[in-house]
Amino acid sequence: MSDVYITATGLFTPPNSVSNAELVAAFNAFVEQYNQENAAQIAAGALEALGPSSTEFIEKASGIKSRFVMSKTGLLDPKIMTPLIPERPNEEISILAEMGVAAAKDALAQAGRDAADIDCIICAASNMQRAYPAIAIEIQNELGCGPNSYAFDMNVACSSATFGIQMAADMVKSGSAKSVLVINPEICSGHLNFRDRDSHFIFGDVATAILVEGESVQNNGAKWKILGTKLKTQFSNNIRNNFGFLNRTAPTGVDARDKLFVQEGRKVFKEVVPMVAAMITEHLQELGLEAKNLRRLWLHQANAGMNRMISGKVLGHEASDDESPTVLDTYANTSSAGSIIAFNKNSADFKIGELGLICSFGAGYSAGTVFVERAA
Ligand code: CO8
Repeated sequence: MSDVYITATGLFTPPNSVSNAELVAAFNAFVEQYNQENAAQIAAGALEALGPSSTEFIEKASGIKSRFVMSKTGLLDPKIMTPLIPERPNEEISILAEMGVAAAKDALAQAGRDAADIDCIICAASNMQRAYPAIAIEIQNELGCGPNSYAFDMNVACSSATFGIQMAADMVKSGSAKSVLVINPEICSGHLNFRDRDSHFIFGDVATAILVEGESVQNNGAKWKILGTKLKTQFSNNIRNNFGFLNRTAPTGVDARDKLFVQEGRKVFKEVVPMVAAMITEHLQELGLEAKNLRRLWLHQANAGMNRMISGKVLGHEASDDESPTVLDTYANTSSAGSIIAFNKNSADFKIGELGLICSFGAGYSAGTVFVERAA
């Protein structure tokens, strides 16, 4: 079987950064207003007063200090508390495709490749902006891929990128494609409830792209051989979003809490850490590799404590920042893109022959592991 490589990654970072302090100020202004407006009911015991958020809690519980968003003003207005992203006419590129194109162009430039060389585009992300036509097909059109290329969307929530890498690697191995771009545009702020104290700080927006190619494709830059990919899913309601096309058929539930992201964070933490650590160790064994030979883990970026525990279980010691880099402090949780941002920003120093792991986990539950070796 021929070898498959990651030959480049690309990154698009939105223009607006939002600090914990800005987010907490907006949240607490909303809480004050809510408690004032409902003072009588709260005093009568019919409603519970809302509690304030705190920057100290957010940073300690998650490692997040700020996040990037596509639109900042609405979500910081206590009367709005949602990003404001106007609809565009059909003749204009949609915002999700626009972010994906920017990340794709960055990856193509890194590899010195032209869009005409790409056989397949996979848009792998947590949320698609519309039902159809596929965002991937819009990206394919906008990039100017060749007439024989094809494109499709797929969604495995936070694990979309690693699942996309396995799809791409399998296509290349089977010979149905030579060059596949996996693109992860994530507007997580669009499905985050900024009025929910438990989760208002968790997510940020970004787009990443991964170029997966066969050994026959000439490449002058760095490349990482994919040593193996492994995927796992196990059903759980602990991370859920019931938004969907049938909502309008049950009108009473349209704006209900569960039509945005909801989670049982503690349960997710407790259940996913052992699941992912065991999966990584199992996959290492299957590939005949040893944890001590891993130079770096580019883990899913959901929570700094989770990553400390997973890397500790796998490596047998607390991972240094060099062994398990974080981007949570600046990007927050960007769903499928998190491990790819970590890889994009922390892989240039790898020497030929050094080994690393790209790993994602999240809603589903779902998890994916991709072991790579710097090959050029
Ligand atoms: N400010 C101050 N206090 C707070 C706040 C706040 N903002 N929020 C909660 N508290 C309080 C609670 O009320 C609680 O108080 P008490 O002890 O008095 O009851 C106390 O702080 C502790 O609360 P928690 O137990 O909830 O706090 P944790 O330490 O568990 O931290 C986290 C909460 C950060 C959510 C943590 O549990 C976590 O990160 N868990 C892992 C979650 C995770 O990985 N989820 C997967 C991410 S989603 C995903 O993978 C993709 C989904 C699809 C994409 C969706 C994109 C939108």
